[in-house]
Amino acid sequence: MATTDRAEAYACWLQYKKIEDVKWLDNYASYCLNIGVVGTSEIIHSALDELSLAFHSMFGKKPTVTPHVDSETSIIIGTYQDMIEEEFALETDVFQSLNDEGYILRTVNHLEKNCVLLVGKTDKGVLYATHHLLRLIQARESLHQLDIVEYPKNQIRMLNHWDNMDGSVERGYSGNSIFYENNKFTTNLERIKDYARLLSAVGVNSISINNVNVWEKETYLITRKLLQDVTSIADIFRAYGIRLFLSINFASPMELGDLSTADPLDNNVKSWWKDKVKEIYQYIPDFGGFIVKADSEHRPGPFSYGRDHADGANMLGEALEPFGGVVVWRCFVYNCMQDWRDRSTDRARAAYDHFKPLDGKFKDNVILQVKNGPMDFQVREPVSPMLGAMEKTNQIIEFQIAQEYLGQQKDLAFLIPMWKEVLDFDTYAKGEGSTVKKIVDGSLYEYTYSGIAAVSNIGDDINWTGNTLAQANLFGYGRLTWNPNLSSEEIAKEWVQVTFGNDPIVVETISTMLLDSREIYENYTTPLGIGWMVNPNHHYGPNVDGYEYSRWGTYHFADRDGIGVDRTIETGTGYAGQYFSPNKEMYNSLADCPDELLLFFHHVPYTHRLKSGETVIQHYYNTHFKGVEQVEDLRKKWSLLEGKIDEYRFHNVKERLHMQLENAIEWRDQVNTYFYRKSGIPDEKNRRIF
Ligand code: GCV
Repeated sequence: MATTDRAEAYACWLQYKKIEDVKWLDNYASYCLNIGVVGTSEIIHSALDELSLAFHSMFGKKPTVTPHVDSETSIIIGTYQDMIEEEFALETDVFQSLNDEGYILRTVNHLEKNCVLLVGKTDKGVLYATHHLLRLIQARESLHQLDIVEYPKNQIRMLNHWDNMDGSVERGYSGNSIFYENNKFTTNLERIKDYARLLSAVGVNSISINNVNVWEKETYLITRKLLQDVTSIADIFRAYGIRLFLSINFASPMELGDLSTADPLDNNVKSWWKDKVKEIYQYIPDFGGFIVKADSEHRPGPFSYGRDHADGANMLGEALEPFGGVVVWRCFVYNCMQDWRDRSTDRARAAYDHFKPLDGKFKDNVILQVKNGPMDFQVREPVSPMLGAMEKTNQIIEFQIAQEYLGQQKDLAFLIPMWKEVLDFDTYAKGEGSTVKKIVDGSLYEYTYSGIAAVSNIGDDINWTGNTLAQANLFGYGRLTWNPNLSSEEIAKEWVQVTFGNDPIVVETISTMLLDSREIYENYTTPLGIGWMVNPNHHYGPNVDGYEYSRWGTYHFADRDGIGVDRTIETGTGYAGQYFSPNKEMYNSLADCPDELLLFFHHVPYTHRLKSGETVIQHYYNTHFKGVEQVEDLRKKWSLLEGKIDEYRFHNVKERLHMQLENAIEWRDQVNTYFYRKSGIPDEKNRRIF
């Protein structure tokens, strides 16, 4: 296998393949060989480096870069402030309306020559404009009449790493950490720089580099001994417009200091954190702040001291405030030891029950981070009722790019359509039109801080994501977070073009595979909103009664007669009541609840008829048989690409699709057998159930 193939797998969406087609060479070469740069900064340097690298690779010639604009210049880059003196007729009002990361990309006639202008409101905008231009070229768009004004719709666009210092990655499916090895920081800083390039290309501007489960070794990341290493990483990301955050252990004053308590209202604890934060900012002056998982899955938190989460978060907020830092406080707080036979409690209710009463009590530099659904990144969950419920508290939503419950990057699952459903969901929090995207972009409640975070899916595998097609989720996350109005189709197509080139068959085949994949995964696993049924702990493969943490209970409450969780107000856990009307009534009503979430909200007999006319049990049989057929079809589609893409990536995906088929068959057989035995109702079509 050629080594260039591995280079392609590594390059992801920064392929910059040599352009052979003369028509396109003519179109681009007239623009791309003379760059004039107005002003300078570390980030502008990164933009210039990227342009030089890309142009050299695509046109076989290094561009000339001059620190001014002259009659030779064909690409002009700089910030609005630095360009204002030049004669480019830049409209002040356009720039005034842009946020700091916005830019324009425009073809102008300057000194009787067509030039492309890349003007950022700040240097970050210049970097994003650069990547926009490179995407256009890689997708073979003409540069002759560009007139683009762009800015990110979300303020915080963050990635959370669940990396541990021993090199492992919690829920990581792509090898080991790129940051740590054997309890030390990596020496491979080049790879981190490449990661920063990839992230800045899709607009990510914040990153946390250690697991939210902060174990012993990682607790030390905020100590003098390790802060120098953290600083080196922060320096790399800074040059690409990305701010660094750390996850912290709430009990640090006890673990690192000599205090006997971590009580957030204790004055010694407060002073300890203030001193600690001051020390961190001496190393990293633009440090973003802390991510905190507290009182969840055995992590320490304010509950141990009889305090609430506002007390905990505000104490840290106070320490970070003088330096412009923020606290990202996770709302994934629930009692994991809960006995599921006790129907008076419901994990789905937990975040709302804990946090809703605290609305208005958090400091302005505290942001609550809320998982997209009330449970835990299942293939289909309703939108968390927390979104929209906290009028006076900054919020960001948390997605998971790592496919913990969606096939772990062995199975194909393109997540953009799922995230779009969430962002487009109308919460009715302030009447019709109160969509999640308006909540997380901060406009519905005018939050000081808002945005989107997601658990990263990368590791040190050569292609970063294990399954090469899982690169599309990281790319798509960035693009969607930049602009939630992009369609899944646009994002899929764009990713295929920049990753695999522009052959229409390749573009069409891979796009279709991606766009169908989430529904396929749902079909052979857990349709109708029930979720789970996975092997406990590692979460791959079927285990219908599999249940984490205790031997009691199942997630699905299936018995001889029926299945599903009664979360209605009258007879169930009352969870449906956490939504605003009319969502509350819709979910609460058996007749109105959408089929795809039926079993999340209702316990029904197997013979209950769905809106489609099928019974629940027959739907289960049908989708499980269909899911396997659909995976077989994915394999056929992929096989048509042999010879059309490089061998390494072709075989990588081929192998994964094979694993997916085995997984799908196992799911089909276990689920169908289980429910056939439980219900005693045979498949209407008499297919063989193992
Ligand atoms: C980092 C789920 C995952 C855990 C993860 C947790 C969280 O429970 O299985 O691995 O821990 O979510 O989001 O904190």
